[in-house]
Amino acid sequence: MRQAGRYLPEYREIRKTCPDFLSFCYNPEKAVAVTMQPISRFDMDAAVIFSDILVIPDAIGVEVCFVAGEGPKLQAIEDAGTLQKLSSEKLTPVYTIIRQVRELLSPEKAVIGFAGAPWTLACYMIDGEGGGEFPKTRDMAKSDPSRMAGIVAHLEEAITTHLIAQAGAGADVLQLFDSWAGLVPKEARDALVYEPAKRIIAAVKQKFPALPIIGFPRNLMDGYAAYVEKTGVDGLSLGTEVTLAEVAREISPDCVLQGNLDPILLASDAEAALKETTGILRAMQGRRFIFNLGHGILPHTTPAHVQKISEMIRQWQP
Ligand code: 1CP
Repeated sequence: MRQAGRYLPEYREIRKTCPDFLSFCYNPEKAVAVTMQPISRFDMDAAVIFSDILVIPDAIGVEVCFVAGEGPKLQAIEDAGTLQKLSSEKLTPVYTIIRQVRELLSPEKAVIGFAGAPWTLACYMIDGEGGGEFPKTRDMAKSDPSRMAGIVAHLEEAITTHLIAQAGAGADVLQLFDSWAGLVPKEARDALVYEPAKRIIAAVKQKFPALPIIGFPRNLMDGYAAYVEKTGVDGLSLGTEVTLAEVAREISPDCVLQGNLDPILLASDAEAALKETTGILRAMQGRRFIFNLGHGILPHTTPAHVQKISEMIRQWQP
């Protein structure tokens, strides 16, 4: 999830030396260092590459900047006409970072690469900022589906290229973040969520058949089962909007579930978070499962809480 490092003092130390967030993402030395921090500190099983979903807009010619305290600001686009083909040159540092992290990590640990899904990237590019409402994007989805389809198709190609390059650089697992999937009008889910994800996954698997791909269609609610069936994901990452147990009932046991401790609980109440974690582990007993937070870790989280939860999970016995 985004902003993983911000609760670690060693992350903030490096972050201070790079005022511009995107140049931080494109700096292999610094990005490799912060990618490795949670592994060194907690011995996590996987390293999520330090990057952002908004490197794709940046690499197709859309201006992106991160304003401190306000989040991302993008040059708002109106159609696919102004978009460029993905500049792999611009994203070369991302692949360098993956290569270096893969070399540093021991073989039993996984490198997780990622990209935003077309709809979620379109939200930022059409509205020009984050925040979670994305009125212009939702309006276009309803009032001008063919214009929206053009943008989504362009993004689909760029995302596919970026994911294949990450796999080529050594990523062991890929995650597709559709953080704003819940905002897609229901009748447009096939066109804007399921179909693009299906084609992206098929294209990656054509080159890397054994590479697992995790989807994160946040807030899709009654759409999780359809997402898994229609897209062919190997794993489904869930946010805090649902309980794992209820989703597990509708999803094939072949699909790995991932999630979903509430980051608010983790930051505020270590005891309650431990209890909740036990509940999650019990509910997922007998299933293939990856423990994770339901969303990005909050900057004010105490690292000791993370330590406690990690130890408890390692020692847990049904
Ligand atoms: O100030 C800082 O240090 C920048 C904070 C930050 C960080 C550390 C941003 C800005 N992005 C990231 C890194 C990031 N983003 C990772 C790498 C691992 C990690 O450090 O966590 C990942 C996987 C992401 C993914 C990401 N970025 C998503 C999808 C996951 C999710 O949270 O739903 C999204 C939606 C973004 C956009 C983004 N990047 C950053 C912010 C503040 C935002 C959200 C803005 C908004 O919508 O309001």
